[in-house]
Amino acid sequence: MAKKTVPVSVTFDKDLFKRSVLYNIKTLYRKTLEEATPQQVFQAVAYAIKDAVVDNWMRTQEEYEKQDPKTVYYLSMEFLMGRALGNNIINLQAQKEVKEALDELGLDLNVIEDQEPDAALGNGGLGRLAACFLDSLATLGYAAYGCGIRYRYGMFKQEIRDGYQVEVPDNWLVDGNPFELRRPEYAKIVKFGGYVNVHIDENGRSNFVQEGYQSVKAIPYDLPIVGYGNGIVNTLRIWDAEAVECFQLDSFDKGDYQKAVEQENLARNIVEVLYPNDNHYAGKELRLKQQYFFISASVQEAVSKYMRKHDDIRKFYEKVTFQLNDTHPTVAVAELMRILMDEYYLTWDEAWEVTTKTCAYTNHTIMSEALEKWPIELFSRLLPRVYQIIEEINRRFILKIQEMYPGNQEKIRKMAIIYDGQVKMAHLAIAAGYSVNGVARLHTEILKHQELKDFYEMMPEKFNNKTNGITQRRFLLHANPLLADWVTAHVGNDWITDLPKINKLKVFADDEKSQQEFMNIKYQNKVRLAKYILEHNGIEVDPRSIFDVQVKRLHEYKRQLLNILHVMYLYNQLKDNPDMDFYPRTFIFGAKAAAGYYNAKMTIKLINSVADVVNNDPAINGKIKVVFIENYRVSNAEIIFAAADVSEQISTASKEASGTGNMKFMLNGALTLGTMDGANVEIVEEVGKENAFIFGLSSDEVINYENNGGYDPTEIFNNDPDIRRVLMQLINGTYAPGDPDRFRTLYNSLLNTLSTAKADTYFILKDFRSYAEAQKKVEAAYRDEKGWARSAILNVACSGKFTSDRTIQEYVDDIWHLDKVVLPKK
Ligand code: CR6
Repeated sequence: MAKKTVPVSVTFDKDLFKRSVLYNIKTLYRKTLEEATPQQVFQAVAYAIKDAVVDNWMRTQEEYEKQDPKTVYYLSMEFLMGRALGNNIINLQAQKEVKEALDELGLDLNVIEDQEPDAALGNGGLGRLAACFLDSLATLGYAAYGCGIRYRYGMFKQEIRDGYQVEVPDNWLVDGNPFELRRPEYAKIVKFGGYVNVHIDENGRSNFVQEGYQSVKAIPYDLPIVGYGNGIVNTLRIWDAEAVECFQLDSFDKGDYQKAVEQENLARNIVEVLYPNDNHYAGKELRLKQQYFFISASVQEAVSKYMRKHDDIRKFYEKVTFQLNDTHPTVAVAELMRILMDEYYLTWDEAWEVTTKTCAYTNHTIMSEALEKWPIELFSRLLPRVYQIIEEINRRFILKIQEMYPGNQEKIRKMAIIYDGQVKMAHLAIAAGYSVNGVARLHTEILKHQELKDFYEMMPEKFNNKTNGITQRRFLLHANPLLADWVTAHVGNDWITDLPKINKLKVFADDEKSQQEFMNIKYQNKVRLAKYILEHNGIEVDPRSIFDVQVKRLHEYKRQLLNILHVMYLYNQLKDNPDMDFYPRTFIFGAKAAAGYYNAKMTIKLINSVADVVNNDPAINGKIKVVFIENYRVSNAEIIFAAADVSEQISTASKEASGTGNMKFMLNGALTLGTMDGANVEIVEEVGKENAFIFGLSSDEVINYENNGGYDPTEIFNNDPDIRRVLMQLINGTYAPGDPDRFRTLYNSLLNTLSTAKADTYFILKDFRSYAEAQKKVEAAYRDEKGWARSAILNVACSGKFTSDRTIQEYVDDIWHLDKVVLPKK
């Protein structure tokens, strides 16, 4: 039974905390508790928690100074942190004390937590993965920095108006961020533009100097990353931009004046907003500026921090490693080369050795539209010195290719870093990185044998897999307190820091009492979600119905369209056959679409239009409900995962590199309905095929079709009347009264009869029947309540592999080789 772990360093002083809250309200707002607004109460509580955190933060950093462990810099354009308060309280192991203290003050922790805006500095899985990794690094006791950008506006807020997505700016810093610390003493200067001049110094050495540039000051803001119950607090360092010098209004030099204005504007624009594209490269100049801005600042800081303690920059890699989260931070390679050569006077070979022993690259997608390829003109104009260095890296890399494959032009065409007027960031990352990893086994295999085949053949030793993971602290302990307590009551609380221990639950899968308890908890979580849906959407849903959930970014390859077409198909069946035996189902969607992604936005409109018709048709007696949850984000995701019965993971096989939502559902006892794609493959391997619903083409089949020019969906259209009917309803006004052409582009994407355009590139019609069959099996399975409970419990029990603690430990063992830090007892 429940075993208690002893908090290592945290003794949480309840009375001090209470006094601190009241004091904060007084000094921050000149108010009493009774007079304070909910937001002010949140701020006061957050500052009180920060107080407790800061002590550990200082102690950790002191210890790092003493022990000098090797440090990973996780370089990422995105950190999708969500809310900090609840998570910090949990990781301080102070939940009980904080709740009691607040209770005594007449305050409700849940209400207070709801006041905090999400730190939405990311788009989707890639950004959230970075956040989970930071949690695991601190919890496992590894020295780490997250390095990113302090966007003034994070991911936009989504409003649904008349069924359409409307993007509203997310002014997440309006009330201030209580957890952040501004560190102007670590500011760095970042230079853009100008030209490179060569100066010969007195020793006859050529020095490359950038001249005529504009510069920006990068100011770091530090956020604490609290490890669970170990007293460790790491740092997420996000950079803000400021103009270098204040405006010289008295400047007589027109050129100076002009430059001052430009620098001011550059600084203002650079960190203004997160690009809302997931898995898509837009090629915007400002985006490259953002990339170089935070990378230059982070690399400069890493080097100067190292040099404060060491004297030989040639051994930099012994103490520092850079992990590139996708290709977005790849300029780090050239920036490090620049600093080593231009500022520390290393030779090319010395600098190259350090760089290639420091940088490692993670690939997160095979989608070709996501590959970053910058036009040479833009790149060299913005980053002249960095571009020179990349040219030289490219020249030498091509020599290596020629050495291995003499006379093979084809190899050079396919592998060069600079080719066809473009700088290819993935090629640079692979050539300069000491490790290249994919994010799930299947994805890594596809990289090795398809997408990056040539690179794998040339440098097989660099390639490795690191299947993604998620933190159980946020996605079970915080998100689902009922289930968390239940798990702990059954198998103890080791799972909090050692998730594989959760497999002791297996023996309860067949226990009827446990099954009932489990289903009861799921029911209560469904009630909680139903309440949220009623409050936020005005739609009433029945918590006894099957909650069938697809929440993730809206993308054609993720096939929300397949899901909603299937709902249309079911609705047709029910209309034809009102008495048919049908288990009530609530289809829940949540998804943001990139602002310029037309088909994605129209899919949102379609989902809402189907919802309007279906939810309001008395003829089907409420058997189907469709809900589109507005503004899907980390904070409401926590409520959604806890309440799900069915986890929709229905991407076209081969397209979803890993997925991480799939793991969060599993941990919360939802059954996967999915394709053999990404990490679904490994999920099914852990829990068994019989406890999931697998359908559709395999990745090999998909790739095979693709290599042979696709497939012909018209055949399916012609031969399957049910599918044809659903498709016709896209263009006959069934869901767009008065505007039958509204969904024409969606229809065309599935069935373009023009022979020139490819149709159904995501195999929706091809997989439709198999999906519908799987959905039937879901219904049958759900009717067997005990059987369902058994499978659901087994999903929880078998989720151990998918903790980000495991993923991080693998990165440490195979790539980073960090030293574990233990804080001495206080
Ligand atoms: N969009 C993948 O598509 C993966 C995450 C994290 C993604 C997704 O399958 O789980 O990364 N890729 O590895 C990119 O963002 C490029 C994602 O979140």
